[in-house]
Amino acid sequence: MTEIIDSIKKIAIEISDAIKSKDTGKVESTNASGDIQVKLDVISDEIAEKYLLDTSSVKEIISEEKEKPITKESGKYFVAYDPLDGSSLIDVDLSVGSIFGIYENGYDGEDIKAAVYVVYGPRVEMVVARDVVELFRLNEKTNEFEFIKELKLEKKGKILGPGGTQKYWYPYHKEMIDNFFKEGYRLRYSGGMVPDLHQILLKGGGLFAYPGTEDKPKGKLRKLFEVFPFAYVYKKAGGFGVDGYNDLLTLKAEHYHDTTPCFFGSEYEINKVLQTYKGQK
Ligand code: P6P
Repeated sequence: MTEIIDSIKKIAIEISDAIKSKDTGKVESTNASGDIQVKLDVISDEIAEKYLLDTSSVKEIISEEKEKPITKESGKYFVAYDPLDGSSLIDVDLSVGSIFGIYENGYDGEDIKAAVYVVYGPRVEMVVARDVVELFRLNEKTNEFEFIKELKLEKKGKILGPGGTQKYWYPYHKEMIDNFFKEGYRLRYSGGMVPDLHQILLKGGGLFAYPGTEDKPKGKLRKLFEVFPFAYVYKKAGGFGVDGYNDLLTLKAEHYHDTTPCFFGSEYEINKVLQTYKGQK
């Protein structure tokens, strides 16, 4: 596992350099989920693939940018990754990230054994979730990631990231979000899952919601590459990740690019979600 995390550190440094120097223009292609790719999506995917395939303990990799996995003759872990999540935000100079789920024997929620994400912002930070959740920061002089602190979520927070197209929110979901704002929660939503969830984690709590909607009942965010890794991070940090009804890590992936409604946050907020959604199915 340490070998994979060391490879992800090298990937992060190379992707960070590419973000600063490469063209963010669009390419004439879409990824497996139908998202239009920017050149940096393709470059970041090539960087991640290079290092992960060269890692002896990696048996298989699958990228959000590709249809199917690449399988090696040897190795143990399966790595599902989103090499550059929210890449369209680079054009407006907002933070973006990379997400890695490290699985064993499959890609269901129960198969994830560790999760890592990287935030490319004013600083480059990496969060590694194994038994505990650890924050590292890139020292750009030495090109080394330095341990900063362990991350834990409080029982309740003060910030709220309400994703999904509001026009298509189910009425009970809209009422729940409105009630959080009436309680005084502050809106914190950039359109980048990685910085948005990183902020809630570092601020000690709150709620990020990307629900099912009338136009997208299964939500937008992908189980293997985005949802299961962040559900693992939040669970290990003392928080929760649910689909409105169940722990996200009890879910199975129907196919590699399967999506699910998802809510990540502290105990108080997630209990509100579960109360709201109970009986709505
Ligand atoms: P919307 C970025 O494209 C992404 O996959 C996540 O990083 C982010 O949380 C979500 O989509 C934003 O979606 O519909 O608010 O633009």
